[in-house]
Amino acid sequence: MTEAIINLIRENVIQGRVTQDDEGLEEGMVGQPGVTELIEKALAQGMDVRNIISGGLTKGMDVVGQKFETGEYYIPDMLASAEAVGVAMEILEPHLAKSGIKAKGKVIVATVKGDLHDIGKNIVSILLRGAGYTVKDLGNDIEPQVIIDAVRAEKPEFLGLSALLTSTMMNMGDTIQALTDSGLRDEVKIIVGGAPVSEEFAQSIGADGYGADGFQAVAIVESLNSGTTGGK
Ligand code: B1M
Repeated sequence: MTEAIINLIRENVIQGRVTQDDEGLEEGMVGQPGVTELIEKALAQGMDVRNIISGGLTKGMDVVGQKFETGEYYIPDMLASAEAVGVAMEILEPHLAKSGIKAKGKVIVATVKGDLHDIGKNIVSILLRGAGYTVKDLGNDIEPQVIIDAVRAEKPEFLGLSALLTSTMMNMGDTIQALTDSGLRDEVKIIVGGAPVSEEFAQSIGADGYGADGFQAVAIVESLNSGTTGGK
Protein backbone atom coordinates (compact mmCIF):
# COMPACT_ATOMS: atom_id res chain seq x y z
CA MET A 1 0.00 0.00 0.00
CA THR A 2 2.80 2.42 1.02
CA GLU A 3 4.74 1.65 -2.14
CA ALA A 4 1.59 2.07 -4.26
CA ILE A 5 0.90 5.60 -2.95
CA ILE A 6 4.56 6.63 -3.32
CA ASN A 7 4.49 5.38 -6.92
CA LEU A 8 1.29 7.34 -7.59
CA ILE A 9 2.81 10.51 -6.08
CA ARG A 10 5.89 10.06 -8.29
CA GLU A 11 3.71 9.48 -11.37
CA ASN A 12 1.58 12.55 -10.66
CA VAL A 13 4.69 14.72 -10.20
CA ILE A 14 5.83 13.48 -13.60
CA GLN A 15 2.37 14.29 -15.01
CA GLY A 16 2.42 17.72 -13.33
CA ARG A 17 -0.95 17.16 -11.63
CA VAL A 18 -1.46 19.24 -8.49
CA THR A 19 -5.08 18.20 -7.79
CA GLN A 20 -7.67 15.71 -9.00
CA ASP A 21 -9.16 18.41 -11.27
CA ASP A 22 -5.97 18.73 -13.32
CA GLU A 23 -5.43 17.14 -16.68
CA GLY A 24 -2.20 15.18 -17.03
CA LEU A 25 -0.08 14.65 -20.08
CA GLU A 26 -1.96 11.39 -20.61
CA GLU A 27 -5.67 11.19 -21.45
CA GLY A 28 -8.39 10.51 -18.89
CA MET A 29 -6.66 11.57 -15.68
CA VAL A 30 -9.19 14.21 -14.56
CA GLY A 31 -10.94 12.96 -11.42
CA GLN A 32 -8.10 10.71 -10.31
CA PRO A 33 -6.24 11.91 -7.21
CA GLY A 34 -3.44 14.38 -7.87
CA VAL A 35 -0.36 15.11 -5.76
CA THR A 36 -2.39 17.08 -3.17
CA GLU A 37 -4.92 14.32 -2.50
CA LEU A 38 -2.24 11.60 -2.55
CA ILE A 39 0.02 13.42 -0.07
CA GLU A 40 -2.94 13.98 2.25
CA LYS A 41 -3.83 10.30 2.00
CA ALA A 42 -0.22 9.28 2.67
CA LEU A 43 -0.08 11.50 5.75
CA ALA A 44 -3.43 10.20 7.00
CA GLN A 45 -1.99 6.69 6.79
CA GLY A 46 1.02 7.77 8.86
CA MET A 47 3.56 7.34 6.09
CA ASP A 48 7.14 8.51 6.67
CA VAL A 49 7.54 12.02 5.28
CA ARG A 50 11.12 11.22 4.19
CA ASN A 51 9.85 8.37 1.99
CA ILE A 52 7.22 10.64 0.47
CA ILE A 53 9.88 13.24 -0.38
CA SER A 54 12.65 10.96 -1.60
CA GLY A 55 10.56 8.20 -3.22
CA GLY A 56 7.75 10.36 -4.59
CA LEU A 57 8.80 13.97 -5.10
CA THR A 58 12.56 13.81 -5.70
CA LYS A 59 12.41 10.68 -7.87
CA GLY A 60 9.53 12.22 -9.83
CA MET A 61 11.55 15.38 -10.50
CA ASP A 62 14.55 13.22 -11.49
CA VAL A 63 12.41 11.65 -14.22
CA VAL A 64 11.12 15.08 -15.28
CA GLY A 65 14.72 16.30 -15.57
CA GLN A 66 15.61 13.30 -17.74
CA LYS A 67 12.58 13.86 -19.97
CA PHE A 68 13.54 17.53 -20.33
CA GLU A 69 17.09 16.61 -21.25
CA THR A 70 15.94 14.18 -23.96
CA GLY A 71 13.52 16.76 -25.39
CA GLU A 72 10.42 14.78 -24.44
CA TYR A 73 9.35 17.56 -22.02
CA TYR A 74 9.24 21.29 -22.68
CA ILE A 75 9.55 24.08 -20.10
CA PRO A 76 5.77 24.29 -19.35
CA ASP A 77 5.71 20.52 -18.62
CA MET A 78 8.63 20.95 -16.27
CA LEU A 79 7.05 23.91 -14.51
CA ALA A 80 3.80 22.00 -13.95
CA SER A 81 5.83 19.29 -12.21
CA ALA A 82 7.78 21.89 -10.22
CA GLU A 83 4.49 23.42 -9.07
CA ALA A 84 3.22 20.01 -7.96
CA VAL A 85 6.39 19.50 -5.88
CA GLY A 86 6.08 23.01 -4.40
CA VAL A 87 2.46 22.42 -3.34
CA ALA A 88 3.41 19.01 -1.91
CA MET A 89 6.23 20.52 0.15
CA GLU A 90 3.86 23.18 1.54
CA ILE A 91 1.57 20.41 2.76
CA LEU A 92 4.49 18.41 4.18
CA GLU A 93 6.30 21.30 5.89
CA PRO A 94 4.25 21.36 9.12
CA HIS A 95 4.76 17.62 9.44
CA LEU A 96 8.52 18.04 9.20
CA ALA A 97 8.71 20.81 11.76
CA LYS A 98 9.31 19.64 15.28
CA SER A 99 7.02 21.78 17.38
CA GLY A 100 8.12 22.99 20.78
CA ILE A 101 11.80 22.36 20.20
CA LYS A 102 14.21 25.28 20.56
CA ALA A 103 15.77 26.30 17.24
CA LYS A 104 19.17 24.67 16.81
CA GLY A 105 20.52 27.68 14.98
CA LYS A 106 19.84 30.07 12.14
CA VAL A 107 20.50 29.37 8.45
CA ILE A 108 20.32 31.90 5.62
CA VAL A 109 19.77 30.29 2.23
CA ALA A 110 19.94 31.74 -1.27
CA THR A 111 20.29 30.74 -4.89
CA VAL A 112 23.21 32.79 -6.15
CA LYS A 113 23.30 35.68 -8.59
CA GLY A 114 22.15 34.90 -12.13
CA ASP A 115 20.41 31.66 -11.19
CA LEU A 116 16.62 31.29 -11.10
CA HIS A 117 16.50 27.63 -10.06
CA ASP A 118 14.96 27.42 -6.61
CA ILE A 119 13.23 24.06 -6.27
CA GLY A 120 16.23 22.30 -4.72
CA LYS A 121 17.01 25.28 -2.47
CA ASN A 122 13.38 25.30 -1.29
CA ILE A 123 13.56 21.60 -0.45
CA VAL A 124 16.80 22.16 1.50
CA SER A 125 15.12 25.05 3.40
CA ILE A 126 12.10 23.00 4.33
CA LEU A 127 14.20 20.04 5.48
CA LEU A 128 16.36 22.35 7.60
CA ARG A 129 13.23 23.83 9.19
CA GLY A 130 12.02 20.30 9.77
CA ALA A 131 15.30 19.50 11.49
CA GLY A 132 14.76 22.37 13.94
CA TYR A 133 16.66 25.27 12.36
CA THR A 134 15.33 28.78 11.78
CA VAL A 135 15.67 29.44 8.06
CA LYS A 136 15.67 32.80 6.32
CA ASP A 137 15.28 32.27 2.59
CA LEU A 138 16.58 35.21 0.55
CA GLY A 139 15.22 33.78 -2.71
CA ASN A 140 16.94 33.29 -6.04
CA ASP A 141 19.25 35.40 -8.23
CA ILE A 142 20.76 36.95 -5.11
CA GLU A 143 23.66 39.41 -5.36
CA PRO A 144 26.64 38.87 -3.01
CA GLN A 145 26.01 42.26 -1.36
CA VAL A 146 22.46 41.24 -0.39
CA ILE A 147 23.89 38.10 1.21
CA ILE A 148 26.58 40.11 3.02
CA ASP A 149 23.95 42.51 4.36
CA ALA A 150 21.78 39.61 5.55
CA VAL A 151 24.69 37.83 7.26
CA ARG A 152 25.67 41.07 8.99
CA ALA A 153 22.11 41.80 10.13
CA GLU A 154 20.90 38.31 11.00
CA LYS A 155 24.12 36.79 12.37
CA PRO A 156 23.25 33.24 11.26
CA GLU A 157 25.40 30.26 12.21
CA PHE A 158 25.08 28.92 8.64
CA LEU A 159 24.79 30.17 5.08
CA GLY A 160 23.49 27.81 2.39
CA LEU A 161 24.19 28.66 -1.25
CA SER A 162 22.61 26.88 -4.21
CA ALA A 163 23.44 26.96 -7.93
CA LEU A 164 22.10 24.82 -10.77
CA LEU A 165 24.03 26.24 -13.72
CA THR A 166 27.67 25.70 -14.59
CA SER A 167 27.64 29.39 -15.51
CA THR A 168 26.49 30.48 -12.03
CA MET A 169 28.28 28.01 -9.75
CA MET A 170 31.32 30.31 -9.68
CA ASN A 171 29.07 33.01 -8.24
CA MET A 172 29.08 30.92 -5.07
CA GLY A 173 32.86 31.37 -4.95
CA ASP A 174 32.48 35.09 -5.63
CA THR A 175 29.96 35.33 -2.79
CA ILE A 176 32.35 33.59 -0.39
CA GLN A 177 35.17 35.91 -1.52
CA ALA A 178 32.91 38.93 -0.94
CA LEU A 179 32.17 37.69 2.58
CA THR A 180 35.93 37.35 3.18
CA ASP A 181 36.53 40.89 1.88
CA SER A 182 33.80 42.15 4.23
CA GLY A 183 35.45 40.48 7.22
CA LEU A 184 32.43 38.21 7.74
CA ARG A 185 33.74 34.89 6.41
CA ASP A 186 34.71 33.50 9.80
CA GLU A 187 31.35 34.45 11.32
CA VAL A 188 29.39 31.82 9.40
CA LYS A 189 29.74 28.23 8.21
CA ILE A 190 28.99 27.94 4.50
CA ILE A 191 27.29 24.94 2.86
CA VAL A 192 26.92 24.72 -0.90
CA GLY A 193 24.94 22.46 -3.22
CA GLY A 194 23.16 22.10 -6.54
CA ALA A 195 23.38 19.68 -9.45
CA PRO A 196 26.73 20.84 -10.95
CA VAL A 197 28.42 21.21 -7.56
CA SER A 198 30.78 18.59 -6.12
CA GLU A 199 32.72 18.08 -2.92
CA GLU A 200 35.91 19.06 -4.74
CA PHE A 201 34.34 22.22 -6.12
CA ALA A 202 33.00 23.13 -2.67
CA GLN A 203 36.49 22.80 -1.23
CA SER A 204 38.03 24.78 -4.08
CA ILE A 205 35.85 27.82 -3.38
CA GLY A 206 36.42 27.65 0.38
CA ALA A 207 33.02 26.33 1.50
CA ASP A 208 32.79 24.44 4.79
CA GLY A 209 30.49 21.72 3.49
CA TYR A 210 28.70 20.23 0.49
CA GLY A 211 25.35 18.46 0.31
CA ALA A 212 24.47 16.31 -2.69
CA ASP A 213 20.81 16.44 -1.69
CA GLY A 214 18.58 18.01 0.92
CA PHE A 215 19.06 15.27 3.47
CA GLN A 216 22.85 15.45 3.12
CA ALA A 217 22.66 19.22 3.51
CA VAL A 218 20.89 18.75 6.84
CA ALA A 219 23.44 16.10 7.91
CA ILE A 220 26.36 18.42 7.10
CA VAL A 221 24.78 21.31 8.99
CA GLU A 222 24.16 18.99 11.95
CA SER A 223 27.77 17.81 11.96
CA LEU A 224 29.14 21.35 11.66
CA ASN A 225 26.68 22.48 14.33
CA SER A 226 28.18 20.10 16.85
CA GLY A 227 31.28 22.31 16.61
CA THR A 228 29.39 25.60 17.10
CA THR A 229 27.36 27.09 19.94
CA GLY A 230 24.21 25.63 18.34
CA GLY A 231 22.09 28.76 18.35
CA LYS A 232 22.56 32.37 19.32
CO1 B1M B 1 16.91 24.85 -15.91
N1 B1M B 1 18.59 23.98 -16.36
N2 B1M B 1 17.41 26.40 -17.01
N3 B1M B 1 15.16 25.50 -15.48
N4 B1M B 1 16.54 23.12 -15.21
C1 B1M B 1 18.88 22.71 -15.72
C2 B1M B 1 19.66 22.92 -14.43
C3 B1M B 1 19.72 21.98 -16.84
C4 B1M B 1 20.68 20.91 -16.30
C5 B1M B 1 18.74 21.40 -17.91
C6 B1M B 1 19.44 20.90 -19.13
O1 B1M B 1 19.65 21.64 -20.05
N5 B1M B 1 19.84 19.66 -19.16
C7 B1M B 1 20.45 23.19 -17.51
C8 B1M B 1 21.81 23.57 -16.90
C9 B1M B 1 22.96 23.19 -17.79
C10 B1M B 1 24.24 23.64 -17.22
O2 B1M B 1 24.39 24.67 -16.64
N6 B1M B 1 25.23 22.82 -17.44
C11 B1M B 1 19.41 24.26 -17.36
C12 B1M B 1 19.34 25.42 -18.18
C13 B1M B 1 20.35 25.50 -19.31
C14 B1M B 1 18.40 26.45 -17.96
C15 B1M B 1 18.25 27.74 -18.75
C16 B1M B 1 19.56 28.43 -19.14
C17 B1M B 1 17.38 27.40 -19.97
C18 B1M B 1 17.19 28.54 -20.94
O3 B1M B 1 16.53 29.50 -20.62
N7 B1M B 1 17.80 28.39 -22.08
C19 B1M B 1 17.42 28.62 -17.79
C20 B1M B 1 18.32 29.42 -16.84
C21 B1M B 1 17.53 30.41 -16.04
C22 B1M B 1 18.42 31.01 -14.95
O4 B1M B 1 18.57 30.39 -13.91
N8 B1M B 1 19.00 32.16 -15.18
C23 B1M B 1 16.68 27.56 -17.04
C24 B1M B 1 15.43 27.74 -16.50
C25 B1M B 1 14.70 26.77 -15.82
C26 B1M B 1 13.28 26.97 -15.34
C27 B1M B 1 12.99 28.38 -14.83
C28 B1M B 1 12.36 26.67 -16.51
C29 B1M B 1 13.14 25.82 -14.28
C30 B1M B 1 13.44 26.28 -12.84
C31 B1M B 1 12.17 26.51 -12.05
C32 B1M B 1 12.50 26.76 -10.61
O5 B1M B 1 13.51 26.34 -10.05
N9 B1M B 1 11.58 27.46 -9.98
C33 B1M B 1 14.26 24.86 -14.68
C34 B1M B 1 14.35 23.52 -14.25
C35 B1M B 1 13.18 23.00 -13.44
C36 B1M B 1 15.47 22.68 -14.57
C37 B1M B 1 15.66 21.16 -14.32
C38 B1M B 1 14.81 20.38 -15.31
C39 B1M B 1 15.28 20.64 -12.96
C40 B1M B 1 15.96 21.38 -11.81
C41 B1M B 1 15.28 20.93 -10.54
O6 B1M B 1 14.44 21.64 -10.00
N10 B1M B 1 15.59 19.69 -10.09
C42 B1M B 1 17.22 20.99 -14.58
C43 B1M B 1 17.56 19.66 -15.25
C44 B1M B 1 17.88 18.59 -14.25
O7 B1M B 1 18.19 18.82 -13.10
N11 B1M B 1 17.87 17.38 -14.74
C45 B1M B 1 17.55 22.23 -15.29
C46 B1M B 1 14.93 19.11 -8.93
C47 B1M B 1 15.60 19.61 -7.66
C48 B1M B 1 14.93 18.93 -6.47
O8 B1M B 1 16.96 19.20 -7.70
O9 B1M B 1 17.80 21.61 -7.83
O10 B1M B 1 19.39 19.63 -8.12
P1 B1M B 1 18.18 20.22 -7.50
O11 B1M B 1 18.38 20.23 -5.91
C49 B1M B 1 18.78 19.09 -5.18
C50 B1M B 1 20.31 18.94 -5.07
O12 B1M B 1 21.03 19.55 -6.12
C51 B1M B 1 20.59 19.55 -3.74
O13 B1M B 1 19.45 19.21 -2.96
C52 B1M B 1 18.29 19.33 -3.77
C53 B1M B 1 17.25 18.38 -3.26
O14 B1M B 1 17.68 17.03 -3.36
N12 B1M B 1 20.80 20.97 -3.56
C54 B1M B 1 21.46 21.42 -2.48
C55 B1M B 1 20.37 22.04 -4.26
N13 B1M B 1 20.75 23.16 -3.67
C56 B1M B 1 21.41 22.81 -2.57
C57 B1M B 1 22.00 23.60 -1.57
C58 B1M B 1 22.64 22.92 -0.52
C59 B1M B 1 22.70 21.54 -0.48
C60 B1M B 1 22.10 20.76 -1.44
O15 B1M B 1 23.23 23.57 0.48
C61 B1M B 1 22.91 24.91 0.70
